[in-house]
Amino acid sequence: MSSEDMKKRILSGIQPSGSFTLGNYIGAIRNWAALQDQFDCLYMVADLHALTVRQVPAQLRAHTCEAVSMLLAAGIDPKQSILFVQSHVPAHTQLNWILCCNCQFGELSRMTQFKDKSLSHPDNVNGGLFTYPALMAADILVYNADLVPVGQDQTQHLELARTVANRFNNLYSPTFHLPEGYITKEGAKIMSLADPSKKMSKSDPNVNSFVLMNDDKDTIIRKFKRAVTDSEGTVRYDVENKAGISNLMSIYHVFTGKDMSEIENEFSGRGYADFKAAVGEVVSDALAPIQGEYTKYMNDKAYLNEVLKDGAEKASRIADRMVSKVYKKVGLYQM
Ligand code: ATP
Ligand code: LTN
Repeated sequence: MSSEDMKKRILSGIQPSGSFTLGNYIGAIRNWAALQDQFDCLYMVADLHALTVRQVPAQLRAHTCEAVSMLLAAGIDPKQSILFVQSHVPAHTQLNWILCCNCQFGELSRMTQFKDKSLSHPDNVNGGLFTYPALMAADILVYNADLVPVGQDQTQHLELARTVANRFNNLYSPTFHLPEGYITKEGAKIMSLADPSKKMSKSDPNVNSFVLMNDDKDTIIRKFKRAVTDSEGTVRYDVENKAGISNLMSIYHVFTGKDMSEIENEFSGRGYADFKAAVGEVVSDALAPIQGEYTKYMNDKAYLNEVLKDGAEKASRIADRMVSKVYKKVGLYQM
């Protein structure tokens, strides 16, 4: 067997529920690009998952193109990895149904994302929001992915995917690999700039709570300047008592490689204003080249469509086989 055949498989996804934030970049996308050499990767824009909250159709379409462009700009290479849109591969929804029938009401009710989103969208607590983790499990299991690089907020969903896979394997016969999370320690959870007790989220109504991948330099500097911190005035890493400053330190660490004590020394005796300005500088410098690439892809729809068509075909080839296998195992009549 060649080393190509032995590569572990990776699958991950991101919802086109808005423009990507710095949290999405640090917690997820940045790592996706870095994993391409070592693994056999599939990356997907989870447009079906985005429908679990109300979307404006034209905006969802636009956000999907933006998402694909941003993934390419952040270094996902469609020659190396399979890049596709979830709704272009029907096998995900086919397996979703089978997994829904193997997920318990109690299990789905315990998902914190479901509880949080039910509270933030009380007028639309729909069936899709409830069964969201079954579709996510289908996304992963339909490719028999070994590893799933995500931010910390997705660990509960991953655990459910493992539970369902295991249940199916025991009920029928060994079918699915049990997927493992791939969660980097650094930046697994970037917090909101407006409320450091909450994660930075692209669907937060407060635009000052997040930095967008597309924000220009002035906006980035301004958002960091306004970031909520504390009144102590010392740059010190202490997540419990200084969540805001610690969050900014994590961001600074990601882009400079400096560890927490180096950062503390660098800013000792200096005020928060200096530190916040420095964070704004390193972030805008790091995002500038990605933004340039992004604009290039956004202006080339023909190329985007070509990438997506190829991605959907390659993904379907793998996923369709799994669906046939599963349909047979559960007793659906085949002609
Ligand atoms: P939404 O606000 O619509 O729920 P989101 O910003 O939370 O979206 P998702 O599409 O749910 O983003 O997540 C995409 C990826 O980004 C996931 O792997 C998730 O774990 C990661 N991620 C999201 N927010 C953060 C964050 N603040 N810090 C680190 N990783 C994050
Ligand atoms: N729910 C994920 C997005 C997502 C995903 C996936 C991530 C949908 N399907 C499969 C990993 C694997 C989120 O990040 N909110």
